[in-house]
Amino acid sequence: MKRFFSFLLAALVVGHSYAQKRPNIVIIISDDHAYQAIGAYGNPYHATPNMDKLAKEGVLFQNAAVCNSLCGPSRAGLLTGKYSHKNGFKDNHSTFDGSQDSFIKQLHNAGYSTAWIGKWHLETKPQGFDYWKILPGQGIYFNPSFINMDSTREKVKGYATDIITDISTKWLDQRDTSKPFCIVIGHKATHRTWMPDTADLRAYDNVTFPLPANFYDNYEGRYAAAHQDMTIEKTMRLGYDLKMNPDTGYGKENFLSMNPAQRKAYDNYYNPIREEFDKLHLTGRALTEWKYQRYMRDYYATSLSLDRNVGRMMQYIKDKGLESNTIFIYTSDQGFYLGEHGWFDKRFMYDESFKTPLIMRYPQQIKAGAKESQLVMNIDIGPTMLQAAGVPIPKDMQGISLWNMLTKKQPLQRDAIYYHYYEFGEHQVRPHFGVRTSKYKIIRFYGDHDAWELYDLVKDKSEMHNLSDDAAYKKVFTEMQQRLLKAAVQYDDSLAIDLLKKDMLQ
Ligand code: SGN
Ligand code: CA
Repeated sequence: MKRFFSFLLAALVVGHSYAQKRPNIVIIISDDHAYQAIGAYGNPYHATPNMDKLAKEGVLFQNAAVCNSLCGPSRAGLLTGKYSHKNGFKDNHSTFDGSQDSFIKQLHNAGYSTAWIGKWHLETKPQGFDYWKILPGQGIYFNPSFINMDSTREKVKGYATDIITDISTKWLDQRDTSKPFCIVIGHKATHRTWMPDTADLRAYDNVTFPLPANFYDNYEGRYAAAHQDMTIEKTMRLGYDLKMNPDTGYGKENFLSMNPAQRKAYDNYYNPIREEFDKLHLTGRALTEWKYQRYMRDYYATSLSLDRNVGRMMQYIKDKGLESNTIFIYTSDQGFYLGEHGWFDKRFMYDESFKTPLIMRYPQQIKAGAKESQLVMNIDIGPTMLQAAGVPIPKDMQGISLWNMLTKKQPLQRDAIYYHYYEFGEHQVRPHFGVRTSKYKIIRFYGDHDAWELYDLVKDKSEMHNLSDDAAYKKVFTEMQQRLLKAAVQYDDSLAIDLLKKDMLQ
């Protein structure tokens, strides 16, 4: 009897501490931060010491991809655990139906305190959050406005990346500590037009960045790649993007919102560069390469504050004694081109923009320093967090939980990643869908031009050789077409299914 009671007592204590011990969740989602810009992924420029530390203390996903490589669609995918055709947010002109289910709502219903701070970009008001404070649209870097929960707008002095962290820690300080929390911190950095904090402007002046091997890609055999509008050579603007002419109106609100001190710091930095540039009278490749160096300097300098602020959040969690029971995630809304194929921007299913950085730390259950090469997705984050929190995963979520893979080394039930991109507008990337396995990628472009692409990722990591018409790959092509159809059916993507069925009848 005595034994039974002590057992019961122990069970109650365990049960109680379990209830208390549901993990807290911090998700930092940056904007357009390329995985190849991060030290832990092999980048040599020391731009991300805090992200690298996070990777050392947690798991680095080497093959994490997004369902649709664009800000709004990616965030909608993260929230709902579903592809764009299911959550309704297909391109940046969509409006998010906030009444639908999300992993945040599930956590909230299960007793979590929830918040979203910073870039949101889903147009409608966030739902399922105890607190939110978001940038309108893209937001701006200097002295940005925020939308409050009562719909008022508030201009906050300072640099966006710092401010977003300040608001986040302030909410965490005031939260209901009897509950576990889930906070999503959405940064503006490193989105176009890559405006560094004033302290970081000179950070990369002494670095000359080598051109990616395919910088001068001729896009042979790849119609959509040849017909985009996102090259450093033609699309990137000297004034607007590279700050060579802010007074002509090119800088728009990003410059107009600066206070005199910020403006002075920018002028002091860019004026001499502008003067030198004017004297050089560059043309042709020399001009394109000069633009590339400026792009890289601005991009990496902008990422420094992002990394510092990831470090600030890590320190905050540590200082509050929350480190061991907090799942800490760093990711971006998609990858980005840093000159590969001659490009900036994203959207294409090629790896640089299809993949995204993903680092997850949970000292209690995830082995420090782990590297995970499994194919995982942004839409898996919600289901994974739900399982971690002991909340049932809604059946209609299409992402899958990574939790057993991470904590019990169980194999993940996925051999391919399905992708579907829709927006045919700015940057002129044709709509396409496809599937990627660890070895191959097949892509079906549609819209104003139908085309197939097939890549052998083992032999051609940079995806330069479209093998869809190569006789030696006929069998692979047919198998990958079938694999694609299977994925489209699995995810119930009727637009893709219809196109594929027509293709296969031909
Ligand atoms: C803006 C940018 C584009 C970028 C989209 C989408 N132009 O429109 O270069 O592709 O955002 O980015 S800008 O002149 O406004 O900078 S996303 O990350 O929000 O999807
Ligand atoms: Ca983005």
